[in-house]
Amino acid sequence: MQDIYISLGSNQGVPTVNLDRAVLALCDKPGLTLIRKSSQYQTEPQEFKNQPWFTNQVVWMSADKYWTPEDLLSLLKKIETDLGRVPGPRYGPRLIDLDILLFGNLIHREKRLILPHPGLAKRAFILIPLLEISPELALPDGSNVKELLNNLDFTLQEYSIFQT
Ligand code: PH2
Ligand code: MG
Ligand code: MG
Repeated sequence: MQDIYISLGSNQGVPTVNLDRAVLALCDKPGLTLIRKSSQYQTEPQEFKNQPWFTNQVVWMSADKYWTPEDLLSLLKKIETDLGRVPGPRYGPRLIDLDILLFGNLIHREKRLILPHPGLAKRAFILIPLLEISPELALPDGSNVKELLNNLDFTLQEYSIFQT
């Protein structure tokens, strides 16, 4: 068994419904078990500012031994397509975005997939939901979520995350 963390994001269509559908599709897969899912947060767009706010969420799942990061990545791409995602600009609006944040303690540097997710340490929309579901989580380099959040400038108001 390996602990995996997946980030979900959407700012097109009905984002809350898109995230719920993606979680259901993940739970439906043999060898993947949901451990916890975070609340859904309304989050200020990062990188490309001029687009609607996102709804973001993080799920913690347990994957049976036979799951590899590449299998999981292919599954996420398939769920994105099944839910209706069409290609668009990098950092631009999307119906659903599913990213692997962590795959056990694996450090992985390939063109198609980098683990831990390169945005993890700088994005409050990832770290806040992660802290909600897994406050004791240590990253492969030994850092922890609270420590990373302390280095960021953001505001949390109920379930809205402001980060410029
Ligand atoms: N995803 C992006 C770019 N910017 N901003 C927020 N708030 N949430 C996202 O999920 C997001 C983003 C590209 O993956
Ligand atoms: Mg992304
Ligand atoms: Mg993605």
